[in-house]
Amino acid sequence: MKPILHLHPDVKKALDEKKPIVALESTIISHGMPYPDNVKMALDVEKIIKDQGAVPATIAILKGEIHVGLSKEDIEFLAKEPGVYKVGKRDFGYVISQKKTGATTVSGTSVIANLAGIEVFATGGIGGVHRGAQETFDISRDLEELAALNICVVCAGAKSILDLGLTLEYLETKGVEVIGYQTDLLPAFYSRTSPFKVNYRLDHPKEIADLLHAKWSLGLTGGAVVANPIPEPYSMDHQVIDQAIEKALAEANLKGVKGQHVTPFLLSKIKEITGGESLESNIELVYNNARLAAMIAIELNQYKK
Ligand code: PSU
Ligand code: MN
Repeated sequence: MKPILHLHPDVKKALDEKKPIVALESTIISHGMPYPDNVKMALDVEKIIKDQGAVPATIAILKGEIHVGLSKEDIEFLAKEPGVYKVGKRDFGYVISQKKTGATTVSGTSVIANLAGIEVFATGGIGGVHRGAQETFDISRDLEELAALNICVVCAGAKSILDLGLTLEYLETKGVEVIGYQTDLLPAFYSRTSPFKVNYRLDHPKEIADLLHAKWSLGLTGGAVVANPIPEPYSMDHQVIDQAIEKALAEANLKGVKGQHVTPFLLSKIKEITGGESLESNIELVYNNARLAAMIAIELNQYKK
């Protein structure tokens, strides 16, 4: 049985005409940023991708139906509505069969992008191995889907709510390369660097497309992470952000926050503690990633011709 995907007319046209497409997630809209900044972010990101010459495809489940490419009204709804589910692989069956509305995470978005035949995906940060995972077993489903599916995720590294070292080890085990775009060091979301090295540094979008083509044309399945440092003017002071993260983690522990609620809880706490600053940085790094993802999608598309 083939799954029913509701393709936005622009996405359908792009697929038919073999144009470059960039997938976008919706958890970042519903659970990652406050209203109305999230609406502006989601619409601006789509515009940035179009301006580069690619087609954006924001992915979500609306009343039990999988949508690839959303209207303005859909985005507004996902941004405002309080009861939107956070959807990874574990949640599809329930949300679809019960006709609920769900925002897809990096893992959920990757699953749908893969079904639609989209290979490049832009977001802010990926999920990973949480600090203290030795005790909690909290390892994001994002890493499993990256391991399984042919998807290139462009992100600004990962927030240090995660254990970056363990996340890199886990990705290595799963055969997922972490590519630094114009950097040797793994960016840590709000800051351009971390103490960790990326696996490979590539300085041009075409080189990244070449790598993906080389990997996938071998028949190797699995994704790649492209880590794109936040633009300098928006990068945040290490100390400020580290302290905010420590405080947020302590509060999550105290309150016994668990499972899929951990990441949204930490994100909103950090936002609260740092005031507006972290939100502006967060939005700017998503724009930066969208731009790079579009360039990679365009280069990768050359191989289809
Ligand atoms: N990290 C961020 N912002 C986000 C997320 C992660 O800096 O919005 C979201 C993404 O949708 C990611 C998800 O896929 O959180 C991971 O959630 P979890 O840790 O529960 O797997
Ligand atoms: Mn988790």
